[in-house]
Amino acid sequence: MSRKVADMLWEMLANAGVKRCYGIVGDALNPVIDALRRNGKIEFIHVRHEEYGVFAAVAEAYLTGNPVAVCGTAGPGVVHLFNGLMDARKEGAPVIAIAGDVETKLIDTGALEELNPYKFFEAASLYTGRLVNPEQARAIINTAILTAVTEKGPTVISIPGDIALADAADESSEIRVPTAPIFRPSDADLNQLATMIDAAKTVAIFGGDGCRDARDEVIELADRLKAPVGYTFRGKQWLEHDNPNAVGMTGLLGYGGAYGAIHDADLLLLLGTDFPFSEFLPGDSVKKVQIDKNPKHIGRRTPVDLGLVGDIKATVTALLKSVSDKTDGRFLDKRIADTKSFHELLQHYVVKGPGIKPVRPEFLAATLSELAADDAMFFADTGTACIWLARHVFGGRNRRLFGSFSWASMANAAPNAFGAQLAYPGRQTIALCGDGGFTMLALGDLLTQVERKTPVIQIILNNGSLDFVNIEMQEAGIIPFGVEFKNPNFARVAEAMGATGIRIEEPGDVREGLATALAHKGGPVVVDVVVDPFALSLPSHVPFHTATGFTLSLAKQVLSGKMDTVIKTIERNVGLI
Ligand SMILES: Cc1ncc(C[n+]2csc(CCOP(=O)(O)OP(=O)(O)O)c2C)c(N)n1
Repeated sequence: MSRKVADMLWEMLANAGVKRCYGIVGDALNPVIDALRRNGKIEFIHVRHEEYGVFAAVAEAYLTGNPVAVCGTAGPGVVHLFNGLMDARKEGAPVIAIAGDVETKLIDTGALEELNPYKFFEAASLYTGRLVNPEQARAIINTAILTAVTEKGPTVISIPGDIALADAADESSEIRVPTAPIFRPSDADLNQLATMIDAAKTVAIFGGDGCRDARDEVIELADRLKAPVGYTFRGKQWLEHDNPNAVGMTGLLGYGGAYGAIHDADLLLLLGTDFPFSEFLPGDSVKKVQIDKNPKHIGRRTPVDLGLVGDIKATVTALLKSVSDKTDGRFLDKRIADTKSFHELLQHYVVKGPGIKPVRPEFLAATLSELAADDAMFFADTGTACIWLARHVFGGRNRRLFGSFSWASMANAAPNAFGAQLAYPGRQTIALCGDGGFTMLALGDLLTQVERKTPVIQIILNNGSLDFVNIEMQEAGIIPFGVEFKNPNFARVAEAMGATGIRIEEPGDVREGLATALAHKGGPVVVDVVVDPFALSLPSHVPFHTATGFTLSLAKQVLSGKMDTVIKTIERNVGLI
């Protein structure tokens, strides 16, 4: 049989380092999948929902840095890819979507399952190529792969079934994926930065995911400048552990002395971060310098006094040669002391946890952090899981913390953990799931994990509500509405589906239940933990409008006959227990 376009597609993807393709077959995709089977180098991961497959691919691509493929068939299958591809775009994951397309003779005729890929993928995809002629194949596939890898985001190859089946041109399937260049600002710009640093009495650092490969350099800079180091959620895993200058996070999930550090410093260095919550960043009273690989990030969240474009590792390495050391450590000491006292405050429900029912999520997360392996990978659903992950799960040199931190979609954690487990078999992969998130997307594909015997540990925060939204509504001063629901016993559901189920209702069972789940091998575990839906989390810095919002919401709830809820909220969060 002659080589088809679909054969060339998989050959090129395999040559570019793609190891897996997640998705669902059918219709227009059938000849494409037939070629994948023939190729044999890329594993097909049949999922029950295309979106689940994309979230799995996002985690695999982000963690390994390698491109990962996903697929969905024409129309509805393709539509199911979309939310995950938006996540790939925001989280910076090289995911290549193979989108089935109607036969070329049907394009623009309003045919069944027809969808215009250019229009549809516009918001998510960095590059969309529609293969309507075999002669385009090499160029389109090459562009989709290189764009995904070098620009770190999703691309789409839309492929009609008839083109997949057409003979490929007699061309090579070789592809060269260049490694990222090292680049940094000019010496003149670095000198200006060094002058600003030398002129500042106090300096604070706020780092993001751009510090991924620059941890040691940033910590050395902080040490020499006596600078406290705050970080974003994405920066936490790189900058928190074994860092004597670490002062926690700011923003809604914030804790520690980060807010004070970045607001009270003379000079703030924003390193590799596009932190979106501008209201938690200081105004003009603090001089700000931003360094980022992506020039479009400079100054978009807050005005800066100097913006430099460069890789954080290369830039900080060069900067270290020209800055003078600072000797006065009082500013740093104060922020470290603030962080310590906030940490002690956070321990309240951890220490008292064994005696409080329903289980406090703080106690659950802290116990999980303590028991998990040094190289465990943690994934949090968007929802309160993020709060507990940020505040009570500690990173380590080999631990990883990931979630839909920039796109903030629900239901990401279980598929993220599934993709991570396939990429790093045997390493503990732990998904901290919301009950809303778990029932939204994870439940159906628990069957995929069961079938593949994938040892993913899913821990469900069973609070019978969309609790994060409940908190949001209270912060905004409105009565929580549309946030409650009834859950089954998830442990029993999991058992019925062939997974291992563990139900925890008693605080005294938390440690043993988690230890059993973490030690489990040979398949997925679902730990259903009935947690306190009234556990509130306030940021280390509560903006005035939030404080007034809460008061207003509580007052409105009293007036609408929800006095019991108000009492429980207050009782369970002001240390009365
Ligand atoms: C797909 C999607 N739908 C809705 C939202 C808005 N949202 C953010 S968090 C959240 C609640 C999550 O509830 P759950 O998964 O039960 O977790 P909890 O906050 O209760 O721990 C909602 C509805 C979202 N971010 N993504």
